[in-house]
Amino acid sequence: MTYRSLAFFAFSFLLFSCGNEAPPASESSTEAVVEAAEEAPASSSESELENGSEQVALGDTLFVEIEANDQMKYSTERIDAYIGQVVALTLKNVGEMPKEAMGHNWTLLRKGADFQNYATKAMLAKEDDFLPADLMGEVVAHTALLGPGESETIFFDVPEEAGPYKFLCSFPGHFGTMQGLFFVRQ
Ligand SMILES: [Cu+2]
Repeated sequence: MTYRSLAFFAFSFLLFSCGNEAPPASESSTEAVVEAAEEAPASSSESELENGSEQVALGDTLFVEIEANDQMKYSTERIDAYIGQVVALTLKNVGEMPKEAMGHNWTLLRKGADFQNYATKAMLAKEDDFLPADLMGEVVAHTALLGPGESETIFFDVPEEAGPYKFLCSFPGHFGTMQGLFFVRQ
C-alpha cells in the first residue's frame, strides 16, 4: 500500500467515524480536496493514480486507463497531456449492471464548450447513444457506450490549445459524478 492510498484510507476512516454528521456530499468534496492536496505536479513521464488508473507517456503516446463502475465513478478525474502527444485512452466498464441501466462512455469536450448544455442535451439523445449528433462539434474525442465488462481504446491527438478541457460520461444522470479535467500543457 502506497503512502498515498494509506493516507486516503486513513482519511476515509476518519470520515466514516464521523457517522451521520457528515452528509453524503461532503465525502466526495473532501476526497477532491485530499486528491488536490496530494496530487503531485504533472509529470511528462509517469503518474500513477488511485484505483489502479494510470497515465504513462511512451515516446509521443500518452497511455491512459480509466475504469468506470456501477457507483457512477471514473477511477480518475484528472488527465495531464502535452500538445504533440497522441492519447491512447482505454475505458473499461468494470461494473455488472446492464448497459441500459448503467452504460458508460468517456467524452472529451472542446475547450470552452458549454458543459451543462452538452450534458443536458445528451440525456435526450438515446438513439445516438447519448452523443447528440448536432453537438458533435463540441466533442474532441469519445468512446462508445460500454456495457458491463466491455472496454474500448481510442486514439486522438492532444488538442493544440493549452488549458483545461472537461470530460464526462454522457449517459443520463452520470455527469454529476462522472466528470473530470483533461489538462493540456505546452
Ligand atoms: Cu456513466
